[in-house]
Amino acid sequence: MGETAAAPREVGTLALRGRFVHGVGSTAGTLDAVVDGLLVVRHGRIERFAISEAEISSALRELQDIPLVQMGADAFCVPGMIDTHVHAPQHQFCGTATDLQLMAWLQHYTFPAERRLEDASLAADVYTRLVRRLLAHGTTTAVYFASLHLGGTKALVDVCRTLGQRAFVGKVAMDQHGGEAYEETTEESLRDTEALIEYCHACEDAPAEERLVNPVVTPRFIPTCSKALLEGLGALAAKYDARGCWVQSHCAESVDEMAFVEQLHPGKRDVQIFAEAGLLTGRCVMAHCVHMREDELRTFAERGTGIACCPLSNAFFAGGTFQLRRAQQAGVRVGLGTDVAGGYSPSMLNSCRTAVIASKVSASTAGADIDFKVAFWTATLGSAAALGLEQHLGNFAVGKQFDACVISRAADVYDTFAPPSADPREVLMADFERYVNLGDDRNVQKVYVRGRLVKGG
Ligand code: XAN
Repeated sequence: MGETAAAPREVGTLALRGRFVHGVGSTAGTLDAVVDGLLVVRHGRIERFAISEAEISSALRELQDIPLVQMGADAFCVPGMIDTHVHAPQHQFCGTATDLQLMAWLQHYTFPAERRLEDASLAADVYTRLVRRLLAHGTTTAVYFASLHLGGTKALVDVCRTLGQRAFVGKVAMDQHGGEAYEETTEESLRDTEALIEYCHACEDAPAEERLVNPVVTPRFIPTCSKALLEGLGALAAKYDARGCWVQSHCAESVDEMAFVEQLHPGKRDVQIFAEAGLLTGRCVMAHCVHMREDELRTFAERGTGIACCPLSNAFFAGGTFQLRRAQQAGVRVGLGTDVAGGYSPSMLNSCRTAVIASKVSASTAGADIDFKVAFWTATLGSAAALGLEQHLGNFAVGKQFDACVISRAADVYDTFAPPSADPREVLMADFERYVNLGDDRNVQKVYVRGRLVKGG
């Protein structure tokens, strides 16, 4: 840990043959199912995707130098999940602490747990367990909040690089309302945020789109940040934008949070305050955004700012449901997130399922609800777009990074019956739907990031 020299990039070269399902196009829910395909990956990037018999035969003739991985007849390959919102320190209490509203939950459970990660070796241990678990579930990219501490946050960068997960990592910035023991000064916050940005850039000298771990400017949320801190962070985001620097925070997330913002900034709301500080960029992803007005959604759409929709956490904290279709129809780029540990599950499949259930329960108009296809599309291509990386991640388009999972039918997870027609495409879509609705990490046989195998043999 702690190495800053740029290390060689670990990327993979392979050809993968079998069945594939991935999101395509810009309409949420559009999926392509390929019953026999050959996907060629060179140096981590998709070079070719042959889907007809003739193309596959000619590709196979030309590819003598590349190892061929043949998927099993029951298996299929999907793009890796992109979790747009995870609090890495909160893995310590993931699955518990489900009894309080947001502002009380932060003081009672969250800040004390995050404060413990001042100990960088404890942080490295917690983060190693979390990153392993997310990879096991097929999350190939995660957008992380770490804690206030620079040492622990660097440890998270190191863990992601060692275990091979694509990541966006932020040192949490907060100079007020954290309680005495969990606050920093404005100057410390800006200094350490800049140090983290420099650290990520020094670890890998690559274009931002290809870098395994990128830095994220991370004001926790409006209540914990002074105006000077927000403006300083906005200036850092602008300074480092060209070299690769993202922004994340929480926005319009719950009734108690919004009431606190009104008390601190009478007449102003989160979106306006973030915009005035220069934080709503095309490389910004804001978590939750449940209570957004139409004009605020328009601001996001115009600036290319993304939303990390975290339906499980919303069920506990938001006091409302995120209207996924409304935001997507307003032209906002929306991805999915787990929000570990406000969301009690690290699995993006659970985020997909909760998004579907939340929309079914709350849809006021027939057809305004979403299904498993929309949820999966949003968790992959949608999340890539929320990060401004839809040209590089999220599906199997030629030229993109190969971040993917091979899914198998693990017999002990669910039973399978072929649909009556036995049409190969229908069989594949039934296998896919079962996986999204019933699957878990036992079904995730192999995981690739930049073509490098990071789970499975
Ligand atoms: N707002 C938050 N919301 C959440 O779900 N988790 C957090 O840690 C947090 N901090 C501010």
